Amino acid sequence: MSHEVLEFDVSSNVLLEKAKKDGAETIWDRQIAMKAKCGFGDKGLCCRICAMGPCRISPVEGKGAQRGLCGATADTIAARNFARMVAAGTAAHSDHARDIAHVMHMANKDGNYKVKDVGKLMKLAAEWKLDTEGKDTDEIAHELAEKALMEFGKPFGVQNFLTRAPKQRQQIWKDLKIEPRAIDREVVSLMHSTHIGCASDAESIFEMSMRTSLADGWGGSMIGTEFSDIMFGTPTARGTEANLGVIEENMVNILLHGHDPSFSEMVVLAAEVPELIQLAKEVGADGINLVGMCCTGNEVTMRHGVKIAGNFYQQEMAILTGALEAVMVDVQCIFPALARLSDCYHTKFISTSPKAKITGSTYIEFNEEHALETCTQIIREAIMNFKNRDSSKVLIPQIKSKAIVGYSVETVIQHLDKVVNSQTDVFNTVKPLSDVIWAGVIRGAAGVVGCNNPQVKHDKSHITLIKELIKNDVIVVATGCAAQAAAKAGLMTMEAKELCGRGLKEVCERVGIPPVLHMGSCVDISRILDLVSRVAIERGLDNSNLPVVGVAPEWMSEKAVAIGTYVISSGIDTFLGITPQITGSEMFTNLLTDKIEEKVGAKFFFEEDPIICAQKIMDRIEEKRDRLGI
Ligand code: SF4
Ligand code: MSK
Repeated sequence: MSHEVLEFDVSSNVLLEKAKKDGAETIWDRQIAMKAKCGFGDKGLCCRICAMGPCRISPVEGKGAQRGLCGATADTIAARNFARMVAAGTAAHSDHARDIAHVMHMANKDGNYKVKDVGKLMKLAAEWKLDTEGKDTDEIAHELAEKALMEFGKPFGVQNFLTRAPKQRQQIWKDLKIEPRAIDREVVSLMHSTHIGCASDAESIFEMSMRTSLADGWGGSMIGTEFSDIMFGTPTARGTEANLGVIEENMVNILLHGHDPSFSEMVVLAAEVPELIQLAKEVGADGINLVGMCCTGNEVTMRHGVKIAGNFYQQEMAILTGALEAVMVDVQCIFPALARLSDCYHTKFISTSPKAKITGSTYIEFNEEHALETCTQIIREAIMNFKNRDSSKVLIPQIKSKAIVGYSVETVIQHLDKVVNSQTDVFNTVKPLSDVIWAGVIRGAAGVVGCNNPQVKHDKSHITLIKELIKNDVIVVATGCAAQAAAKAGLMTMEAKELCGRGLKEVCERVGIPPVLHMGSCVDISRILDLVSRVAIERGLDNSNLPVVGVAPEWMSEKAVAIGTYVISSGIDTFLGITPQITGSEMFTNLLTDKIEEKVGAKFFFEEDPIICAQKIMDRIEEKRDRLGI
C-alpha cells in the first residue's frame, strides 16, 4: 500500500505511516484502488433511476448517445441527479431535527431530558404564537414540540421560520412559488418529480430543488438548531483544544462521532457519573476522556467544551492512534470502514441508531426512554476495554491547538455590541455588526462551512482560504468540519488576530473575539442564515444586498448540496471548492453559476484553487459594497 500523499494537517502524516506498518487500510488505499473516477458520473451524465438504464450520455455532442432510452437529455439527467442530492441532504438534516423535536416532547423536569434554556423556549413560543398562559415549562415545551413536528407534515401553509427572513426575500420566494411547505412534502414531491417520466425541464427541476432546500435551511435545520439550544443550552464562548493530540495516553478515550445531540448530550452526562470515573481508575486509567469528531464533536464542544479530536477525514486517524477504547456513533458521516479498521486494534466500534446500523459494529440501540441507562452501559463497555489496549500499538501525535468555540447568534451579538456605542438593547440588535461592515472596518463576512474531500489535501483549502479572507478584513463564521479545520490551525484563538488586516484586528482586540467564530454543526448553518437576515432587516435590505458569502471549500455530502442550494436561494452567493457533478450539462451549469442570479439575487461560483477563490470572494464583496455605496 502506498501513501505518497502528504497531508496538509501534519498529524495525519505519522499516522498514515503507522497504518502502513499495522497493515491497516485507510481512505488513501481505497482511493488508489478506485483508480480514475467514472467520467460520466463525474459530469452528472449517468442516469440509473429506472431499469431500462443505466443510461450514459456522451459529453461530446454528436459523439455517442445524446439521450437516454426514455429520451432524457444531459440537462434533465444532470438536474435530476442534483435534485435528488438536495432531497437526500434535506432529509438527513430534517430527520435529525425531527428527533430533537421528539426529545423535546419528552421534556420532564425530573427526567433525562430537561429544558435548559427556558428564556429561548419562551421566546420561540411567542414567535410561534403559542398560548403560554398558566402553563408550566414542560407543558409549553410539549406543545412547541408538537408544533415543530407539524412542520414536517402539515397539510397547509408554509414553514413557520420563513418570517425570520427579510420581507423582500419572502416576496421573492412567494413570486417564484418556492416557499417551502411541509418539510416531508418537499422531499417527497422532489423525489416524485424526478421519477422516470415526470419533470424533464431542468430549470423547473432546479426551482423545485430550491424549494426543498429551503425546507432544510429555514425548516429542518433551523428547528434542529433552535430546539437543541432550548433542550441542551444555547452555546456561549468557551475554550477547548483541537486535533488528535487531545487523545490522552493514560485515559479511557472515547470518541463521539456523528450528529445527534440527544445522544451525545447523554454520553457527556454519563461520563460524569462518579461510579464510572471510579471504575476507570480501578482498571488503571486516570479517568474518562471524551473527545469529539465531525458535527457531534461540534455540538458537544459548543455546549461543554469537549475537546475536538478532528474532522471528517480524521475518523480513521483517531482509531489508528491505537488509544481509543471506543468509538460511539449515531448518524451521518461515519465511514463504514471504521468497523474493519477497529478490528486492527482493541477499539470497540459501537453503533447506536436504528437508522444507521453498520456492518461489523457492536450495535447497542440508543433509546431516548432509557437514554442515561444506555449511555452508562456503553461507557462501561469502553472502560472495561481499557485492559485490552496494546501499548506497543499506541501512537498519539502530540499536536493540538487551543480554540475558543460557542458563538451562537446570541453570543455573537452580545460580543459585537462592544464595538460601537449602540443605543439599543444589547441582546436584540445586530446594529453594531452592520455598523462595522458599513464603516468598512470589516469589508464583509464569509460563512466557511462543509466537509473534507480527498480531491484536495486535507484542510488545505479551508485554511488557505480562511487566512486569505481574514487578511483582507473579512470576518469568518464557520461550522461543521471547516470549523474544526480552523480550530486545529489555531485560527480560533485571540492570537490569530495577528493574521488579520488592520480593521478586523482592531475589532478582534476591542471585542475580545477571534477572527474565525465557531458557530456549530452543519444544521447550525441556520444560525448564519439568521444572523445575515438580522443584519439585512436592520438595514432595510435583502440578504442579496449584503457583502456576505457562503463558502464550502472541501464539501462532499448530499447535505452540502442542500445547504449550498438553500444559501443561494436565500440570496447569498456560494463558492464551492469542489465542482459539483453537473458539468456535463452546459445549460444546467450556466443556470447555477449565472442565470439563477436574475431570480434569487445570488449564484454559485465553482473555484478549486483556494487563493483564486478568495480573490473572487473579495471581488464579489467589493462589488456588493460599491452597489451599496459604502
Ligand atoms: Fe435511462 Fe431514462 Fe431510465 Fe434514466 S430514466 S435510466 S435516462 S431510461
Ligand atoms: S459532519 S456533512 S463531513 S461538515 Fe456535519 Fe463534517 Fe460535512 Fe459531515
